[in-house]
Amino acid sequence: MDRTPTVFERAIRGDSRPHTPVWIMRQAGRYLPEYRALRKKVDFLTATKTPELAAEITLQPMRRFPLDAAILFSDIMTPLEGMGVPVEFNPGPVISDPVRTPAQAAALRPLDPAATVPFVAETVRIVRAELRRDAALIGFSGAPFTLLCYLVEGGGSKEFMAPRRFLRAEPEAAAKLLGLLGDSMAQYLLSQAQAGADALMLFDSWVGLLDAETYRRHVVPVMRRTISAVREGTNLPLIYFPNRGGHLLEEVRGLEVDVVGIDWTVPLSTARGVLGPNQSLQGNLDPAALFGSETELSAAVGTVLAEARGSRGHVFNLGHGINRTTDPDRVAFLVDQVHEQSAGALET
Ligand code: 1CP
Repeated sequence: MDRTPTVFERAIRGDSRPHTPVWIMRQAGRYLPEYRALRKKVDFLTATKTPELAAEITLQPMRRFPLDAAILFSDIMTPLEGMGVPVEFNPGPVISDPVRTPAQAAALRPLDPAATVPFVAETVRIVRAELRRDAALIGFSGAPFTLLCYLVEGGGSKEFMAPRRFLRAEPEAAAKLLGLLGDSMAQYLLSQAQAGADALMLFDSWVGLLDAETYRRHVVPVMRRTISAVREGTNLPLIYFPNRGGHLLEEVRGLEVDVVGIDWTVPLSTARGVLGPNQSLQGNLDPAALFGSETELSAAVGTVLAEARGSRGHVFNLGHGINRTTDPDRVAFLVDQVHEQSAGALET
């Protein structure tokens, strides 16, 4: 579709833009009273599987704040059901029958998004029709390693020892499972692109648990394969977020993504030092900064914007998901600060 590129898209390409675009990881969620009110009436799974509800939740933060992008309300675990793995939420994901053997891994089927998770594309269509034209809609999936973490562990964990063990004890089964997840997520992302998403994001929330050599050996090949499968089907911008992966950035440099998301533990200038000035970055305010005074928050925004200078493009975000006890008024202040402080600085 022919249309004017959004500020978000211009920032990613490094084109002239009126301000730095901003969105917030987990912007649709529990810190918003309107989300909590809706969730009193309907459980999380039903909300993700009912397009009208998922679209409404996606749009909630967009009505409150002048954010530059919306992110589809769903979960990285949502498509796994379509691969033969039932997932419950309490409130994090729970898989009652985790994958612990090569036979269990081999029993999973490739995802056919249209047949098994049609509600996701339908949500994208509804949101895109209702969202402001000058805001981008981000579709997303989990990255293969992070999904393997939940599949093998059976739920959340601090250390994810079971998947890290699986990678070493059953390397062939692990490689096959990662490949299946990568191919499936590429199809899943493409189905969101086809439905009208403006950008696609891969969340690698737990990849920081791996050392660089293990990442290079077990994860880089499947990331390359996943990224090229997405690239074959679309030229939408692709964002990769290797959470807590500061020590992995040399490996990440070789991945052909448009934007690398950086968590708050790595200064953007340090990330640029490894990834180079041509790599657009996303991030990376500490979510806890929203609990400081307005003066401190404003200064922290200034620091992130200054750190980003020198990179081709920058999308302002937190360095990880917003905490559920955050005051929404602080989010309003943050978004205004990003827009005000960056106004005019990136026009050519
Ligand atoms: O209402 C509730 O009680 C459910 C809480 C909740 C929400 C609001 C979960 C369960 N997921 C979500 C939405 C969600 N999850 C989005 C929506 C869009 C937005 O960002 O606004 C997105 C993008 C996700 C992605 C997601 N889910 C990630 C990747 C990002 C990250 O935080 O690293 C991960 C790791 C998950 C798993 C998950 N789902 C839910 C929870 C509580 C968790 C974390 C579990 C854990 O601690 O391991």
